[in-house]
Amino acid sequence: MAEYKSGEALIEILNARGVDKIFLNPGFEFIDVLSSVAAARAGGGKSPQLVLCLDESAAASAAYGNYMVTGNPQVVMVHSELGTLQLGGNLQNLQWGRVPVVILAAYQEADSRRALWNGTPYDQGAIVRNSVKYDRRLIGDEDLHEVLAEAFRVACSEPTGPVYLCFPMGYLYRKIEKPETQPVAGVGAADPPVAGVGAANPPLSGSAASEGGVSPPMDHLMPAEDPIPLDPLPVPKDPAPITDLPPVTDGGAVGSTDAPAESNSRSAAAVLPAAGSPPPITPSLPAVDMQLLEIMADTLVAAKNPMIVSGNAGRFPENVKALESLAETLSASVLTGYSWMNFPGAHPLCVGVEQIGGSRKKDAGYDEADVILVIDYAMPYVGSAPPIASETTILHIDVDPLTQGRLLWGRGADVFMKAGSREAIPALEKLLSEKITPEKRAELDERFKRVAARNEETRRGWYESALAQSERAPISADYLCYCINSVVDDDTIIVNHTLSHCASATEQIPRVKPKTWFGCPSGAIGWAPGAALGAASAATGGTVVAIMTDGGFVWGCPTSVLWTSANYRFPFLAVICNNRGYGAIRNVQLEMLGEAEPGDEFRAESAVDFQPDYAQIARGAGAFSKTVIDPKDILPALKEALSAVRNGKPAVLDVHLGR
Ligand SMILES: Cc1ncc(C[n+]2csc(CCOP(=O)(O)OP(=O)(O)O)c2C)c(N)n1
Repeated sequence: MAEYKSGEALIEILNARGVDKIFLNPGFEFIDVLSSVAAARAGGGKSPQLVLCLDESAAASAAYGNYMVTGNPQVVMVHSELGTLQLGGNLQNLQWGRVPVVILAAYQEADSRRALWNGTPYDQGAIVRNSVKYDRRLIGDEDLHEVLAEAFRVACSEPTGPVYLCFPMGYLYRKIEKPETQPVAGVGAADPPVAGVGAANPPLSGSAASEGGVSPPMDHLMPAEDPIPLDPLPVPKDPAPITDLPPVTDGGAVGSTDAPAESNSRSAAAVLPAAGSPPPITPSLPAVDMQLLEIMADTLVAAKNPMIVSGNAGRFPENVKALESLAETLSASVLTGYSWMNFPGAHPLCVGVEQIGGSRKKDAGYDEADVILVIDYAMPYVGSAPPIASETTILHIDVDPLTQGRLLWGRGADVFMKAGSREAIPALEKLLSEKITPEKRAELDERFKRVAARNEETRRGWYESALAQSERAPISADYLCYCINSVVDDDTIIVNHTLSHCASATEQIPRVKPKTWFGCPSGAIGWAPGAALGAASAATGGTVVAIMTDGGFVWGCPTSVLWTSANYRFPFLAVICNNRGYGAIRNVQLEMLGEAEPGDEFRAESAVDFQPDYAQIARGAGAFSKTVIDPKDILPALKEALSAVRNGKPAVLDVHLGR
């Protein structure tokens, strides 16, 4: 049986899964993988690119950002328990963003030479268990192909999400069996004899170090091997459109090429997608329940003021057009979620973007909606919706059965249908079209005109108000965002994580194209810098502009993110909405105290007033940067910063706003 290095196997598997970046912060467990990747790339073979992130939290949000743009599954590598702990709140963002990511880390073993008893975690998976779809501790002799096939299958099955694998320190140093049916002719075929590690390693069981099979990591700093040219697997860029998949049954794994092997013998067909087939992004989807859909359609046709709310349907670009058709057929208002571009902001039926806690305004549309159609939606970590009337009907479509019965605006949905939105939206639209009589059409056309006129007037008000503040000092967030909108084009990718200034960003920067607006789906605020880095690494050609809070800039590990951005030339512009502190906290605190200004006794302790020199920090990490205080300087600074970004350099504008 032919063997090859685990690192080579890993490359082969990730190539087949469409993974083209590995966001990592290394430990000894990955050094052999690093050399395999280096060898593959030096030899002109296809291999994911390793992207070094100086903080694991940045690696997690960068993986998020890359997924937002590419839709591809992600891989994050972190060092054992310590690196896992350092993923921090960005792990929760991955969870609520439903990001299919495989996180790999070793664990220290009590009997290894390196680990002291107190360096051995009781249960390493417990660190992440609250935020992943599953975690597994490998014992050491498990087949890498099978383990990863399962991990990707779980991560990529709807509802998609993060998974975590931890393994013995020497696990990725082994030589392992090459799958029998070789889908990648030539991979490792001409393996030169490898001096040193792995050449004659028996498969591990239990601790690598204790059994002497593989040199433990410390001993593994060895001479470089000859590069092994890899034959790239032909991986189509885009996953298969859902319509190309065979019909699905609830819970079945149809559409996946990961069907269980017929016998115990492992074959490549069982663990790798066949060459030329797309990576199985969504192995199974529940079918649309036509009976439930009928009920929904009847309720919507009878509604006086239906409103569609979607949180993340836009992660599938085709859903944006489908939602437009649905809204137009129904003349329904649409409130689009904060974290994905689900519906064009300038569409006559768009009432706006959902707000996050801390925003100066409440979500629009709920006051008059009598039926709310909720598609792919979870309530925000802290939202800004007003209470809805008890007689309002809620219809909920989501692929995640666990959202059934969950509270939406304080109560459960009246009708819940588990379905993939890519199938449900067109099916609902078709049904509605069949049910709408000519008389009803005339009524709906009237509604369209009324809703469109009101939305247009509201939007005009937003822009006029921003312009009226163009000379205001300190700088107004409305005017800042108005200026940002004037320098970006339709392909620019906006990464937004504003809190106090959420209304300014969402009102002033309407997006028209799918996947050109991303926001943080959960509450961990240090998301935006890394997410922007990851989006920039996806290299679509669209400029990436991130708008963030000053708190978010600091939590986002700017030194780490900007260093990676500068060194890998994954440039983006970060605009800091700097209100000198934690505005959301400050405002609540003042409200509770009934004060206009915080007193000295809690100004510092509550972090309501801080102001490091962000421009200097950014410069130190390799970015172009500027502090902007005068409103007249906003546009020139934006243009200069964007020109730096287009020349491959990250840029940071620290814009001082009022508090
Ligand atoms: C990682 C993390 N730590 C703490 C919090 C709690 N928290 C919510 S809002 C907030 C203040 C945010 O300040 P900033 O990010 O500067 O935004 P602003 O409110 O000023 O717009 C804090 C500390 C959080 N959500 N995430």
